[in-house]
Amino acid sequence: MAIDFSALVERANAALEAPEQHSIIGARDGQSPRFDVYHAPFSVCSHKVRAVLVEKQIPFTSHDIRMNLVAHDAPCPDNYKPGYVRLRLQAAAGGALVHGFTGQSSVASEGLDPCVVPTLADREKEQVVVDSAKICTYLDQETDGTPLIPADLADAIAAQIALIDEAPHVGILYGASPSGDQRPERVAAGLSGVHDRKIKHLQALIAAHSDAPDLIAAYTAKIAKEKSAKSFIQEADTMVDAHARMKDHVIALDNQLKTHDGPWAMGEAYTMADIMWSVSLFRLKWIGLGRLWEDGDSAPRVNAYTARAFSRPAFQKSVINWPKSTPPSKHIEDTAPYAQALHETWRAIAARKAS
Ligand SMILES: N[C@@H](CCC(=O)N[C@@H](CS)C(=O)NCC(=O)O)C(=O)O
Repeated sequence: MAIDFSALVERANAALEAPEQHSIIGARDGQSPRFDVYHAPFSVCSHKVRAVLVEKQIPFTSHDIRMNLVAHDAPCPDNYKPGYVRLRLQAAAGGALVHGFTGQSSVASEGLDPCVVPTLADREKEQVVVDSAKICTYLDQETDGTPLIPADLADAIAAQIALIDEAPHVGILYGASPSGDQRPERVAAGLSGVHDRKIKHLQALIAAHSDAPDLIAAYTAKIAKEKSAKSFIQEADTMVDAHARMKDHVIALDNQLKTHDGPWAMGEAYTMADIMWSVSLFRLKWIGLGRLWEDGDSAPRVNAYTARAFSRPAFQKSVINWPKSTPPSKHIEDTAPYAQALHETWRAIAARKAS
């Protein structure tokens, strides 16, 4: 039986109960956007998608997913609700569901997690797209405006996107570094015991939907991932390794910046690689790992790059200043100096072009 795409989307939307969770962004009066975007303010994967939407000024219907990770007595996360999970399962297309946890969140390494954000529903093509890297690429291809992935740089940009996808962002958020926990205190405290809370919600959902094999498969896969994630953050060795990988990650960008004189990852043009790097580096700074470049010696080019990247107006709007996107962190100071750095970059580019 053919699936009624709008009904599928409406069922996912109905699961998000508060009216303020739904809003239309950037559309002309009365126009219904083509894209429905399910995202969470604080989620690093959602940051990537929002940064593309705002950078390219793509209108969208925003669905604010409440992940309820931090509060100890929080209700069931929206991203576990049947309507939303069934929307994501459309994109699974028989591929492997999530089967473990390596600290990163890439579908290539972990399989598809049916219970996470972000998700994109394209009402025009009646297609659901999951995985932030795929969503960002899809949005770029399907919309007008200066491409973030120009054809001549596509392979090089894909390599940068893969590098960022492989960075263990999730691992270092959920777990403490054995050499000292620098994470913002309130978030670190709120995340303690998070895996057990997630598993409890998922078990309750299995019990409530015992007649739905698709949901049982989805929730069972998610429980396996969360059990594996719990062990990951409890092991000192894996956490030490995750932090070492982040150091290499920053150095990889420094090496990339060394290959040219331009201000951005690929040279003169701001591309998808910059969206991804900006999100990744801002999260590292927020979490207390800005020292990987801020000492001025370890990754000097990254140090200058972050000043430009964090001051990009679309990045500020979609990530830094998006409501509830950046919980207080002792590692984030006033962002005003970034604006000055960007201004200087624009001036330098204009001067190079003129000469
Ligand atoms: N590969 C996926 C990973 C998505 C993912 O791990 N999302 C996290 C937030 S960044 C999430 O929704 N976590 C909630 C949970 O696991 O309960 C992507 O890039 O979209």
